[in-house]
Amino acid sequence: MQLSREQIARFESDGYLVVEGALRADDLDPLIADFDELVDQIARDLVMAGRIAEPYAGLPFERRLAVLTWACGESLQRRVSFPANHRPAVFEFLNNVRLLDLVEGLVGPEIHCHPTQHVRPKLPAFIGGGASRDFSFESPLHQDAAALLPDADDTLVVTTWIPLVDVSVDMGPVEVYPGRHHGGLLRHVKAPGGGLTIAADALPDVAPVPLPLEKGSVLLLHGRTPHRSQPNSTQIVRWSVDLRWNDAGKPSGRPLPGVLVRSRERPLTTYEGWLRAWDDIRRERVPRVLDRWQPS
Ligand SMILES: O=C(O)CCC(=O)C(=O)O
Repeated sequence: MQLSREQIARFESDGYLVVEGALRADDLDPLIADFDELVDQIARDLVMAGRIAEPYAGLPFERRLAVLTWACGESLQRRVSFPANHRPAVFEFLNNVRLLDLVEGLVGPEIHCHPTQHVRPKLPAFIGGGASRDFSFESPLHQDAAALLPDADDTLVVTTWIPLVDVSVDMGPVEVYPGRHHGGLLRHVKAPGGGLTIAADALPDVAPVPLPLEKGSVLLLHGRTPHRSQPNSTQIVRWSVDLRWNDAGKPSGRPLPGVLVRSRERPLTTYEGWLRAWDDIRRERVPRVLDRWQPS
Protein backbone atom coordinates (compact mmCIF):
# COMPACT_ATOMS: atom_id res chain seq x y z
CA MET A 1 0.00 0.00 0.00
CA GLN A 2 1.37 3.39 -0.95
CA LEU A 3 0.76 6.34 1.35
CA SER A 4 -1.63 8.96 0.05
CA ARG A 5 -0.65 12.60 -0.10
CA GLU A 6 -2.92 13.25 2.89
CA GLN A 7 -1.20 10.52 4.93
CA ILE A 8 2.23 11.92 4.11
CA ALA A 9 1.05 15.41 5.10
CA ARG A 10 -0.30 14.02 8.40
CA PHE A 11 3.00 12.27 9.10
CA GLU A 12 4.86 15.49 8.40
CA SER A 13 2.65 17.59 10.66
CA ASP A 14 2.14 15.10 13.56
CA GLY A 15 5.43 13.22 13.40
CA TYR A 16 3.64 9.88 13.29
CA LEU A 17 1.01 8.02 11.32
CA VAL A 18 -0.96 4.85 12.02
CA VAL A 19 -1.82 2.87 8.92
CA GLU A 20 -4.52 0.35 9.74
CA GLY A 21 -4.64 -2.87 7.74
CA ALA A 22 -1.27 -2.12 6.15
CA LEU A 23 -0.09 -5.72 6.47
CA ARG A 24 -2.01 -8.92 5.91
CA ALA A 25 -1.87 -12.35 7.49
CA ASP A 26 0.40 -13.58 4.70
CA ASP A 27 2.89 -10.81 5.54
CA LEU A 28 2.96 -11.45 9.29
CA ASP A 29 2.24 -15.18 9.67
CA PRO A 30 5.59 -16.45 8.33
CA LEU A 31 7.44 -14.20 10.78
CA ILE A 32 5.22 -15.19 13.70
CA ALA A 33 5.57 -18.88 12.82
CA ASP A 34 9.34 -18.46 12.77
CA PHE A 35 9.40 -16.71 16.16
CA ASP A 36 7.18 -19.49 17.49
CA GLU A 37 9.68 -22.06 16.21
CA LEU A 38 12.55 -20.10 17.74
CA VAL A 39 10.78 -19.99 21.11
CA ASP A 40 10.25 -23.74 20.85
CA GLN A 41 13.95 -24.23 20.16
CA ILE A 42 14.86 -22.03 23.15
CA ALA A 43 12.47 -24.08 25.35
CA ARG A 44 14.05 -27.35 24.22
CA ASP A 45 17.56 -25.94 24.81
CA LEU A 46 16.57 -24.88 28.34
CA VAL A 47 15.21 -28.37 29.07
CA MET A 48 18.38 -29.98 27.68
CA ALA A 49 20.49 -27.70 29.86
CA GLY A 50 18.49 -28.71 32.92
CA ARG A 51 17.29 -25.15 33.43
CA ILE A 52 13.58 -25.95 33.24
CA ALA A 53 11.63 -29.15 33.82
CA GLU A 54 9.31 -28.93 30.82
CA PRO A 55 9.09 -26.95 27.56
CA TYR A 56 5.51 -25.68 28.03
CA ALA A 57 4.77 -26.78 24.49
CA GLY A 58 1.02 -26.46 24.91
CA LEU A 59 1.10 -22.72 25.56
CA PRO A 60 0.18 -20.24 22.83
CA PHE A 61 2.67 -17.84 21.25
CA GLU A 62 1.18 -14.95 23.28
CA ARG A 63 2.05 -16.64 26.60
CA ARG A 64 4.85 -19.12 26.19
CA LEU A 65 7.91 -16.84 26.33
CA ALA A 66 6.64 -15.28 29.57
CA VAL A 67 6.20 -18.65 31.27
CA LEU A 68 9.61 -19.85 30.02
CA THR A 69 11.25 -16.68 31.29
CA TRP A 70 9.76 -16.98 34.74
CA ALA A 71 10.59 -20.69 34.84
CA CYS A 72 14.28 -20.23 33.96
CA GLY A 73 14.80 -16.85 35.65
CA GLU A 74 16.65 -15.37 32.65
CA SER A 75 15.60 -12.65 30.26
CA LEU A 76 15.16 -14.39 26.90
CA GLN A 77 14.46 -11.31 24.79
CA ARG A 78 18.00 -10.99 23.51
CA ARG A 79 17.80 -14.55 22.15
CA VAL A 80 14.89 -13.64 19.85
CA SER A 81 15.98 -10.14 18.81
CA PHE A 82 18.71 -8.74 16.58
CA PRO A 83 21.56 -9.35 16.19
CA ALA A 84 21.20 -12.84 17.71
CA ASN A 85 18.28 -13.47 15.39
CA HIS A 86 19.30 -13.11 11.77
CA ARG A 87 17.10 -15.94 10.60
CA PRO A 88 15.90 -16.07 6.97
CA ALA A 89 12.29 -15.24 7.96
CA VAL A 90 13.47 -11.97 9.47
CA PHE A 91 15.42 -11.08 6.33
CA GLU A 92 12.37 -11.91 4.22
CA PHE A 93 10.32 -9.58 6.37
CA LEU A 94 12.82 -6.73 5.97
CA ASN A 95 12.18 -7.09 2.24
CA ASN A 96 8.39 -7.21 2.52
CA VAL A 97 6.97 -5.35 -0.46
CA ARG A 98 3.95 -3.93 1.34
CA LEU A 99 6.17 -2.55 4.07
CA LEU A 100 8.62 -1.05 1.58
CA ASP A 101 5.79 0.55 -0.40
CA LEU A 102 4.68 2.35 2.77
CA VAL A 103 8.17 3.51 3.65
CA GLU A 104 8.99 4.65 0.11
CA GLY A 105 6.45 7.45 0.44
CA LEU A 106 8.57 8.93 3.24
CA VAL A 107 12.21 8.08 2.50
CA GLY A 108 12.11 7.79 -1.29
CA PRO A 109 12.87 4.95 -3.69
CA GLU A 110 16.41 4.08 -2.50
CA ILE A 111 15.62 2.30 0.75
CA HIS A 112 18.10 1.24 3.37
CA CYS A 113 16.88 -0.88 6.25
CA HIS A 114 18.73 0.69 9.15
CA PRO A 115 20.78 -1.54 11.47
CA THR A 116 18.80 -0.41 14.53
CA GLN A 117 16.14 -3.11 14.62
CA HIS A 118 14.41 -4.80 17.52
CA VAL A 119 12.10 -7.69 18.21
CA ARG A 120 10.28 -6.90 21.45
CA PRO A 121 8.36 -9.56 23.26
CA LYS A 122 7.25 -7.23 26.04
CA LEU A 123 6.43 -9.53 28.91
CA PRO A 124 3.71 -8.97 31.47
CA ALA A 125 5.23 -6.72 34.12
CA PHE A 126 3.18 -8.13 36.96
CA ILE A 127 2.33 -11.68 37.80
CA GLY A 128 0.52 -13.13 40.77
CA GLY A 129 0.44 -9.74 42.47
CA GLY A 130 4.25 -9.44 42.51
CA ALA A 131 6.36 -7.38 40.15
CA SER A 132 8.18 -9.22 37.35
CA ARG A 133 9.43 -6.04 35.82
CA ASP A 134 13.03 -7.21 35.71
CA PHE A 135 12.10 -9.39 32.77
CA SER A 136 9.90 -6.85 31.04
CA PHE A 137 10.69 -3.31 29.99
CA GLU A 138 9.32 0.18 29.78
CA SER A 139 10.72 2.33 27.07
CA PRO A 140 11.94 5.64 28.52
CA LEU A 141 10.79 8.84 26.83
CA HIS A 142 13.17 9.40 23.92
CA GLN A 143 13.62 10.35 20.28
CA ASP A 144 15.02 7.56 18.11
CA ALA A 145 17.30 10.07 16.37
CA ALA A 146 19.05 10.63 19.71
CA ALA A 147 20.41 7.10 19.53
CA LEU A 148 22.27 7.92 16.31
CA LEU A 149 25.56 9.66 15.71
CA PRO A 150 25.50 13.31 14.57
CA ASP A 151 26.32 12.42 10.94
CA ALA A 152 22.64 11.38 10.60
CA ASP A 153 21.19 14.61 12.01
CA ASP A 154 19.94 15.56 8.54
CA THR A 155 18.75 12.08 7.63
CA LEU A 156 15.08 11.22 8.04
CA VAL A 157 15.12 7.82 9.73
CA VAL A 158 11.58 6.47 9.88
CA THR A 159 10.62 3.85 12.45
CA THR A 160 7.97 1.28 11.58
CA TRP A 161 6.52 -0.20 14.77
CA ILE A 162 4.70 -3.39 13.93
CA PRO A 163 2.55 -5.35 16.40
CA LEU A 164 2.46 -9.13 16.01
CA VAL A 165 -0.53 -9.41 18.36
CA ASP A 166 -3.41 -7.01 18.98
CA VAL A 167 -1.98 -4.41 21.38
CA SER A 168 -4.47 -2.90 23.83
CA VAL A 169 -3.85 0.21 25.88
CA ASP A 170 -3.01 -1.82 29.01
CA MET A 171 -0.28 -3.77 27.20
CA GLY A 172 2.17 -0.86 27.18
CA PRO A 173 1.70 0.39 23.60
CA VAL A 174 3.89 3.13 22.13
CA GLU A 175 2.86 6.62 23.33
CA VAL A 176 3.77 9.52 21.08
CA TYR A 177 4.10 13.26 21.66
CA PRO A 178 2.47 14.71 18.54
CA GLY A 179 4.09 17.50 16.60
CA ARG A 180 7.23 17.62 18.72
CA HIS A 181 9.52 16.36 15.95
CA HIS A 182 9.58 19.93 14.57
CA GLY A 183 11.68 21.23 17.44
CA GLY A 184 14.93 19.40 16.70
CA LEU A 185 16.90 16.97 18.76
CA LEU A 186 16.31 17.28 22.52
CA ARG A 187 19.05 16.75 25.09
CA HIS A 188 19.18 13.12 26.25
CA VAL A 189 20.76 11.51 29.27
CA LYS A 190 21.23 7.90 30.31
CA ALA A 191 17.92 6.48 31.57
CA PRO A 192 18.02 4.83 35.02
CA GLY A 193 16.90 1.43 33.65
CA GLY A 194 19.20 1.58 30.59
CA GLY A 195 18.95 3.36 27.24
CA LEU A 196 18.55 7.06 26.72
CA THR A 197 15.88 9.43 27.90
CA ILE A 198 15.02 13.09 27.35
CA ALA A 199 16.59 15.29 30.02
CA ALA A 200 14.24 16.70 32.66
CA ASP A 201 14.80 20.25 31.39
CA ALA A 202 13.88 19.34 27.80
CA LEU A 203 10.60 17.45 28.23
CA PRO A 204 7.96 17.98 25.52
CA ASP A 205 5.11 20.30 26.51
CA VAL A 206 2.24 18.17 25.12
CA ALA A 207 0.45 15.15 26.56
CA PRO A 208 1.42 11.71 25.24
CA VAL A 209 -1.04 9.84 23.03
CA PRO A 210 -1.10 6.04 23.61
CA LEU A 211 -1.54 4.09 20.40
CA PRO A 212 -3.25 0.72 20.88
CA LEU A 213 -2.92 -1.09 17.56
CA GLU A 214 -4.51 -4.07 15.93
CA LYS A 215 -2.33 -6.69 14.34
CA GLY A 216 -1.89 -5.67 10.68
CA SER A 217 -1.52 -1.98 11.53
CA VAL A 218 1.80 -0.20 11.20
CA LEU A 219 2.88 2.85 13.17
CA LEU A 220 5.23 5.14 11.26
CA LEU A 221 7.31 7.40 13.50
CA HIS A 222 9.55 10.32 12.59
CA GLY A 223 13.03 9.90 14.11
CA ARG A 224 12.62 13.03 16.23
CA THR A 225 9.14 12.26 17.57
CA PRO A 226 9.39 11.81 21.34
CA HIS A 227 7.81 8.55 22.45
CA ARG A 228 7.84 6.03 25.27
CA SER A 229 6.00 2.95 26.47
CA GLN A 230 4.71 1.93 29.90
CA PRO A 231 4.38 -1.47 31.62
CA ASN A 232 2.41 -4.32 30.13
CA SER A 233 -0.20 -4.95 32.80
CA THR A 234 -1.89 -7.88 31.04
CA GLN A 235 -0.82 -11.52 31.06
CA ILE A 236 -0.13 -11.50 27.32
CA VAL A 237 3.28 -11.07 25.71
CA ARG A 238 3.14 -7.89 23.63
CA TRP A 239 5.15 -9.10 20.63
CA SER A 240 6.24 -6.33 18.26
CA VAL A 241 9.01 -5.55 15.82
CA ASP A 242 10.46 -2.11 15.26
CA LEU A 243 12.47 -1.51 12.10
CA ARG A 244 14.01 1.68 10.79
CA TRP A 245 14.50 2.97 7.27
CA ASN A 246 16.36 5.78 5.57
CA ASP A 247 17.32 7.01 2.14
CA ALA A 248 20.21 4.74 1.18
CA GLY A 249 22.18 7.73 -0.10
CA LYS A 250 22.26 9.39 3.33
CA PRO A 251 24.26 8.59 6.48
CA SER A 252 22.56 6.19 8.88
CA GLY A 253 24.30 7.44 12.02
CA ARG A 254 25.09 3.89 13.10
CA PRO A 255 28.23 2.13 11.84
CA LEU A 256 26.71 -1.35 11.66
CA PRO A 257 25.44 -3.38 8.70
CA GLY A 258 22.03 -2.42 7.34
CA VAL A 259 20.29 -3.91 4.33
CA LEU A 260 19.76 -2.26 0.96
CA VAL A 261 16.19 -3.41 0.32
CA ARG A 262 15.06 -1.31 -2.66
CA SER A 263 17.20 0.45 -5.23
CA ARG A 264 17.34 1.36 -8.88
CA GLU A 265 21.02 2.18 -8.61
CA ARG A 266 22.77 -0.62 -6.77
CA PRO A 267 22.40 -4.37 -6.24
CA LEU A 268 20.33 -5.22 -3.19
CA THR A 269 21.87 -6.82 -0.12
CA THR A 270 21.57 -10.59 -0.25
CA TYR A 271 20.87 -12.72 2.80
CA GLU A 272 24.40 -14.17 2.59
CA GLY A 273 25.85 -10.66 2.27
CA TRP A 274 23.98 -9.52 5.36
CA LEU A 275 25.22 -12.48 7.43
CA ARG A 276 28.77 -11.95 6.15
CA ALA A 277 28.72 -8.28 7.08
CA TRP A 278 27.67 -9.15 10.65
CA ASP A 279 30.29 -11.92 10.85
CA ASP A 280 32.91 -9.33 9.87
CA ILE A 281 31.72 -7.03 12.64
CA ARG A 282 31.87 -9.82 15.21
CA ARG A 283 35.37 -10.81 14.06
CA GLU A 284 36.59 -7.23 14.28
CA ARG A 285 35.97 -7.16 18.05
CA VAL A 286 36.46 -3.40 17.98
CA PRO A 287 34.09 -1.58 20.30
CA ARG A 288 32.22 0.89 18.13
CA VAL A 289 31.16 4.29 19.32
CA LEU A 290 27.37 4.28 19.01
CA ASP A 291 26.42 7.01 21.44
CA ARG A 292 26.74 10.80 21.33
CA TRP A 293 25.67 11.58 24.92
CA GLN A 294 27.91 12.04 27.92
CA PRO A 295 26.82 10.57 31.25
CA SER A 296 24.87 13.18 33.22
O1 LIG B 1 8.20 -1.16 21.84
C1 LIG B 1 8.23 -0.30 22.72
O2 LIG B 1 7.63 -0.42 23.77
C2 LIG B 1 9.02 0.94 22.54
C3 LIG B 1 9.56 1.06 21.17
C4 LIG B 1 10.49 2.20 21.02
O3 LIG B 1 10.74 2.96 21.90
C5 LIG B 1 11.10 2.40 19.73
O4 LIG B 1 10.75 1.71 18.78
O5 LIG B 1 11.96 3.30 19.64
